[in-house]
Amino acid sequence: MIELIGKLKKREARIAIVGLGRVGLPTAAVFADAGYHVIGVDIRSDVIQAISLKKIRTKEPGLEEILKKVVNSNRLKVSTETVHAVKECDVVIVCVQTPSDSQRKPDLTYLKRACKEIAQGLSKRKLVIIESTVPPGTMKNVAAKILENESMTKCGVDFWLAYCPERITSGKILQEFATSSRIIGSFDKDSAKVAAELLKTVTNGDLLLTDCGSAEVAKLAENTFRDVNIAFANELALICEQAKVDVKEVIRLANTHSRVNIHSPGCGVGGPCLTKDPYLLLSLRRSEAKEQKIIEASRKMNDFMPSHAIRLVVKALGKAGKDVKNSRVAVLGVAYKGETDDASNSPAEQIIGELKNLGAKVVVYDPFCEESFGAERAQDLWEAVKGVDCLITVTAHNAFQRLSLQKVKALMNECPVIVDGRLIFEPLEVRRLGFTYYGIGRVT
Ligand code: SAJ
Repeated sequence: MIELIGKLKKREARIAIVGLGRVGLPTAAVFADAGYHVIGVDIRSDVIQAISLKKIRTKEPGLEEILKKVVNSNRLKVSTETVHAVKECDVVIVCVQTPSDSQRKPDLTYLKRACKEIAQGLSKRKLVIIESTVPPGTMKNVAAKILENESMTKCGVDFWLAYCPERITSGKILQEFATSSRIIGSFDKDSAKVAAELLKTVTNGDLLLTDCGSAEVAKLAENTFRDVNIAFANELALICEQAKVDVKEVIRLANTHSRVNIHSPGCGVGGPCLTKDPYLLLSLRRSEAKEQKIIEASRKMNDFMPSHAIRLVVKALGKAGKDVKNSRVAVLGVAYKGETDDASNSPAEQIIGELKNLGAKVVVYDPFCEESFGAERAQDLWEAVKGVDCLITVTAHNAFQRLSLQKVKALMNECPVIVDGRLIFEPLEVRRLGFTYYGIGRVT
């Protein structure tokens, strides 16, 4: 152990990152930039080729610059050969995806495959870190088991193993990597110690040592807390619409209480994490555990919000004397959240699909994201709103928050309608300009 800690301190340890997606690529770039020699591994040759050409698939502030630097200086090399990379390295960090299947059960195919290949290259005194989000019990029953059985070595004796879930969010990955506190779950003290030595070379945040099971559940609890909180905000928004009070004002007031922190309601919850992680947390639930309902109900609440947004579009157009059928609607924002280009599980998909099913002509505009989910795609905002009857904000990009509504009105058709899916406009101001305005949780 002392030898590996010494190598980490001098940045002489070699690190393999398995899985070069949303988390793995920035992780590889950050460790290479910290001075380590890193081998990034991915089973997809197109991913490897793109990185060799210093191209990134999703835009992330600062990442392309670091990538260029570490690829040019040979600190980051890439490969499709996991076994070879593991043999060459002292540390292996696993960042493969852990999706849910069509029944919302965890699909650990990628993790199992990665562990099997790592085991083939595993030898004494290596550190393996799993960063992927996993269902409770995975470290013990899947990762440790495969690594030990396939390599005929013992965790904590021959090699070290830790669970260090990632906490980074799109758009702020590099910043959060350097500052976030990190949970380190392990089965033994030595593994925790070596993992902590590694992480403290890339983050100033606190390092929180615990057992593997607690770390697994804590990671899932973080994202589930957020999902449940947003679901509460969304339910509150529906109540406010009935009560004819503004949910934004209600939340502003309630959040002045020092122990209240209600998140923001909106037209849907997307992304790779909040839409899936609550189901990973629920994966061990006994079918007879009827009292455990909050997490699942929250997921359903958030999944319902795109339909509610459509309901507002239909109502608002009706109020303006128009039928959604044959109306032209501009969808502003396709990404799952503001200031990113990631459209995974974005509520935009359902909103666009439902509008088209109702016979609307849909045009989308997103300054970051090229996805259009089958709708016509405008090149800029003014082209998007030109000749439309209604615009709906789906993503809270900064550009939409600074929008000149006077200019928008001049380009839209007569009796223009705004449906605010992200509560970014001031209702009184928008109505004063002559729009019919509906918004999630707002007074109509
Ligand atoms: N959203 C709302 N209301 C809010 C906040 C978000 O409707 O008040 C929506 C967003 O528009 C988006 C979705 O929720 O569609 C998810 O957004 P998010 O800001 O929760 O971010 P993610 O999914 O990119 O990142 C989360 C983060 N987890 C927590 O904040 C607890 C991040 O730190 C994790 O690393 C990431 O999941 C992950 O990879 O697990």
